[in-house]
Amino acid sequence: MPDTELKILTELEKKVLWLSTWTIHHANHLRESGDGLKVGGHQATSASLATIMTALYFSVLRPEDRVAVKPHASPIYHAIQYLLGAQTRDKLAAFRGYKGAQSYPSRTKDADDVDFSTGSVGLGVAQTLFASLVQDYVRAHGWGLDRPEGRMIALVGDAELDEGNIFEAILEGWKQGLRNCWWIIDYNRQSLDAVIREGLWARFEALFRDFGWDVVILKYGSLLEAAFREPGGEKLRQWIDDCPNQLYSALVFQGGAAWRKRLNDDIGDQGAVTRLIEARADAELGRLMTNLAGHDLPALLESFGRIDHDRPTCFICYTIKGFGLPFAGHKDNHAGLMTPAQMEIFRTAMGVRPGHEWDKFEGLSAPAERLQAFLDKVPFRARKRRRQAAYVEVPPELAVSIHPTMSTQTGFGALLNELGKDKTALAERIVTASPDVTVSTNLGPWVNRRGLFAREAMADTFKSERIPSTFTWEFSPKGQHIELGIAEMNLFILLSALGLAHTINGERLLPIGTLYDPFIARGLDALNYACYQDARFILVATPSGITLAPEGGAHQSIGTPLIGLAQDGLAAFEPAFVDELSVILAFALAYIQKDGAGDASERNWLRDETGGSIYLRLSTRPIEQIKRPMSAELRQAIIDGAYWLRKPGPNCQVVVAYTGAVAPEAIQAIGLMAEDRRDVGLLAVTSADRLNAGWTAASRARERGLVHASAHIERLFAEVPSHCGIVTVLDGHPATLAWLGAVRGHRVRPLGVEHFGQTGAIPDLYRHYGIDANAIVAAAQAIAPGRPIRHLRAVDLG
Ligand SMILES: Cc1ncc(C[n+]2csc(CCOP(=O)(O)OP(=O)(O)O)c2C)c(N)n1
Ligand SMILES: [Mg+2]
Repeated sequence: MPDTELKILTELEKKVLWLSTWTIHHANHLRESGDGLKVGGHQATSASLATIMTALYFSVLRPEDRVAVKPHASPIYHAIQYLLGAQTRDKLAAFRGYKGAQSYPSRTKDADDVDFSTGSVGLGVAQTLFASLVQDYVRAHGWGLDRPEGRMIALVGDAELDEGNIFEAILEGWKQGLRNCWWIIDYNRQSLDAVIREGLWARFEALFRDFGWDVVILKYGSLLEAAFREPGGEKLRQWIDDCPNQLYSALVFQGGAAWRKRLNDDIGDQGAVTRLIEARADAELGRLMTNLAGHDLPALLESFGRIDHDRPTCFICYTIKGFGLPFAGHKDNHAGLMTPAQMEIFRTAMGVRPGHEWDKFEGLSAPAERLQAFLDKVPFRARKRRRQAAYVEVPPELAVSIHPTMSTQTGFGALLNELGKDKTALAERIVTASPDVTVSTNLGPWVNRRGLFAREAMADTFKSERIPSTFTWEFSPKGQHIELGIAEMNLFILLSALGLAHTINGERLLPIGTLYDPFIARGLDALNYACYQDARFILVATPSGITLAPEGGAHQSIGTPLIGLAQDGLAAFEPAFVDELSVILAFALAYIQKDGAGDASERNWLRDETGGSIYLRLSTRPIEQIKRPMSAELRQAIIDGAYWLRKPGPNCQVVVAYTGAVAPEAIQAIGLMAEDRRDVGLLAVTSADRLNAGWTAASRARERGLVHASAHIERLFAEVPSHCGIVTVLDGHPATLAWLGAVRGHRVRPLGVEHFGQTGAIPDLYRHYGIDANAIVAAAQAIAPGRPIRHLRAVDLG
């Protein structure tokens, strides 16, 4: 690199540090924040990456590269984008405020084209690994070959590597032949609370090497390397190598005089090395001793530039937390903020005049035109903003042959099997994934048709040996199923990566992931993360609830319907019948492609134009199917969340509202009550989530003056007399449907499952947990008084 370019980069590094530090200072000390509280902002943890990010964004990155930036380096990211003209001064000035630049880089909330959101540490790191796999998947299918391959890069905190999901991802990456992935570890030897363990770098090095990664250790900067070549230099190197992290950090904080004292105490009076130390004044000695490679532009540029292969690469970059700031190295500096007095000193050192804090080139020595000309030519700047992929047409219903008795899980397998038969654009864009439960979640027939994905073909030995087997396990670059190891976290992060292919790779994928419902909890944070960054996918969770009875009590899920209700960006459905599932799956395949611009408005209550991801809670319980034509009206009601399976009459005393696998119990209970309670109604709830969302949105709209707003559930309940009681029932937490009583003020007795763990046959467990027909009838009797219901048996409390 020519010297002039290096000079400009050095100036930009200084500017990035200034702007990011100033942004945080401004947010905390200068902006009026409503409640007068400091908003925080982590000047130290941010500064740690200033040099590395300067090297990357202004020189190393190519337009096709994608980066997950460590959450607390957000101000650095925004400052860089500001210099590149992609971020506004107003957003910077509103950092951490309402509609300002986000505390942690956010794909959805930030305006400056964040590649991957970060915040929950560990997840963004793994996301880059899966994004690389997705890039390979897309290209192996012959898409996007006119664009160059990008590197997926994560800027990783050293303590971030404590997160287990990273290791799960590394193992999966090794299995899948990971390429084009760089992880740059900000090895500042500090976490949030303290200084980290000695020698961690050696564990990292061994681990990454074991999994086939190239490991590059960047420890000393060019000043130190030059000093090591002086007489006595080797002694100095030895001293630093042996210096415990805590002591090094403390000396960084204390500065030049402290370095001198300590060095003299430890290795003084030894001739050459003493002269080496004494030849430098305090400030110079301080600069030398803190000259780690992570803050040395030439060292970084050289190391990044030397990578000439596509193997995954881990850079362990020694850095100092808070480098260049007064609390550098202090163990308490994680959320450190400079005082106004310290800021004044820093301002002077940076050559920034009061009132010129946001000026792009203030305090730099190169002429503004030269700097701007350089910025205009930065390779990364040539990147296009997000791509949008074409919409893949989906029919309103999907073909499936429905057997008289069938479970929703079998129905799901049959639907995908049908989809897999045809060479349609829809089928081509579907990609399935499962963490070692492909067969047991009924994806087997689909996989038999479409094959497993791997960059290199691998035959099924059982097949070539002619050993009979139900499933063909053949891998090829054209395969459409990604088989993962058991780690559910990986499934969610993979879905997150697949679900962004339309904007990152410019190619539409329709990802469907399957797992057992209880294990959603294992990957819940990753699921939340995927939704937060607006990845689009369908999650099929099966089996679920206590209905999976014989599978074992440990696997029963109770809380997942509430997750479905509460998780933002995820529309949850729990159908009972396969014709409902067919409608819902068709809706889902379209919904995950919707991108109606702007915020969800009141006119778009269920976000049908905005779109999102989908969660289907399915069951292995075979239930008797209803033979019926599918009308447009019924289809819409299934999508909106509920329909009358039996419409209540004008004198109705009881309504039973059920969701999912307990449909037969609800139907049976209605039959038992019909003689003794007038006009009983039966409400089939296909989506408590969407039903609830519609109601909340309509209520809010009315409160804001849209007097005629009404929700689907309000219309359904409009003619249910006010004295009528509602019994709700599902195989999940009763709170899921309990809110139905608040819609029009009906009395509700919510049935469901609050405890779990008992194994047994379904009738035993439904009786045990009180969600069988008898329990429904007993609940109805309790809230809709009248003569005793004849078919009510004494409730077995066993
Ligand atoms: C899952 C999760 N747990 C905890 C936190 C809170 N947290 C934010 S940063 C941090 C420490 C990070 O240390 P390191 O990765 O070394 O980054 P540094 O600040 O040193 O650059 C913690 C515990 C979080 N953001 N996410
Ligand atoms: Mg750290």
